[in-house]
Amino acid sequence: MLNHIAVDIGASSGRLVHGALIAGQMVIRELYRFDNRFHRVEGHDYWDIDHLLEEILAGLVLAKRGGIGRCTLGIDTWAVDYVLLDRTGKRIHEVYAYRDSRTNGAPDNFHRVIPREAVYRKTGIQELSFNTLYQLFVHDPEQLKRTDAILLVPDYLYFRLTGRQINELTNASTTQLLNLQDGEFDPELLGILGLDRAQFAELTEPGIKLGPLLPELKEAYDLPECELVVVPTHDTASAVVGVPAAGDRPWAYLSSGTWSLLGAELAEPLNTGSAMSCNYTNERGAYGTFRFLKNIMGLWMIQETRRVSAIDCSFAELAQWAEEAPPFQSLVACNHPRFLNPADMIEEIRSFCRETGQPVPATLGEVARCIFESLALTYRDAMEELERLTGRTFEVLHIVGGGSHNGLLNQLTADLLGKPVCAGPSESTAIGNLAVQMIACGCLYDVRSARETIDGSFPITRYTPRPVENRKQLLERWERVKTSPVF
Ligand code: LFR
Repeated sequence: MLNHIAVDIGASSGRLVHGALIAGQMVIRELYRFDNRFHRVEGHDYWDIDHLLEEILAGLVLAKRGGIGRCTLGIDTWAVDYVLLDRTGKRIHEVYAYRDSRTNGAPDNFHRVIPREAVYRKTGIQELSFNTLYQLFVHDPEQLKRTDAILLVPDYLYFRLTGRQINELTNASTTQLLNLQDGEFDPELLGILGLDRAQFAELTEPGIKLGPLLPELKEAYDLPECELVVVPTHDTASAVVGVPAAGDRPWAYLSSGTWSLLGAELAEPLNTGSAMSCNYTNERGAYGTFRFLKNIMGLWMIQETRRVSAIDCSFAELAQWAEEAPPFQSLVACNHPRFLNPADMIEEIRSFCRETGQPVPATLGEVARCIFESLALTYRDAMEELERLTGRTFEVLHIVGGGSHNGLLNQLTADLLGKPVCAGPSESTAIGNLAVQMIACGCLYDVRSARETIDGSFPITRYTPRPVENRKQLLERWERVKTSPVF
């Protein structure tokens, strides 16, 4: 039996997950979990990247103590954030967190130089103020000049572990700097940023073996013999590999975590004007695919509600209180930029409701219910756009990721979409990461057989759509909420 370890780091926590194939089934076990969050220093939000590296090493030490002497290892994290390195491989700056407000208004300024349509035609990437393109646009130009290598966060972690510099493709596509024609960094966009192709590393497709851990790390820590495999280092790309889609039924996915990413896997990009106006993106997926999807604010709204709440509670309690709250009292336009990083999410939701003339949610249960219902309505809109833009009908929505545990949200989604929902696995990101390692080692044949194996290995809950009371009036109200003038 071969051992594989997925390092999967999200915005609020990281974990090391062991995976193996046993009698044709994928079996996973969490080895180690640690916290992650960004920190505010002098008005800016930063990740503590050295802490992440230390936690990976701590997890590997535990793995060895637990009897894993030899393994492959793959790393995924969130996207877009980057590290600038000098010629000696040292960091030139602390790593900005993408929610930092320095990119507010940056897209408008950037598109005075080159129109948004031109950039979308080139890259097919949705406009999010925090895309690497806009972050680099507002980055200190002096530092950019001194930069020898620009790596995204997981690329940097691979570099610290192996000494090798790559720009992994699925994550590199989220920079909004790759041209869809040739898959390379676009010279015109680089030129506007004052950057040169040589400042990036080699674009590398997931699925290859990168090499062993650096000998000095092995000496300093008691680590297993590790071979690093390049997995889809963008967590969402790994999550899509981990979708348990078996058979030929057309399926869409919703990767539900800090963000909700709803979309479909396509063989070709779709960078039309209508895809742009719906803000759909064409991120690269594993094995030559495109992730045609849309970012929806996601469970970040619940995470922040819990963080700022005066009442100490678990996510399960929040979900339970939401179940008990009366349905469809107030709705919020989740994708409004005001919800990206407010100081107090609960207050922001209440102000939105007040400004739009809706009942103001009082209890935590009411706030949580408002979030879940608004998310489900946003999923409905996104699915409608997805079917219109692709000209396809999707027979099922797979909800994967931590959010797939949320029964209320799953059922609301099935009801509002009028489609069956298959929920699980919740660890799809680590599972997808592991599946690519298993394919690279020849233990699984390809992504199709990986998905069949995943389908046969993890419990999946099916939700059948139920009729929504006063559906028409609800959708009219929703339309009014989304189009009301708020700031
Ligand atoms: C999800 C995710 C999204 C990306 C956002 C920011 O964790 O990776 O796909 O748009 O975080 O990086």
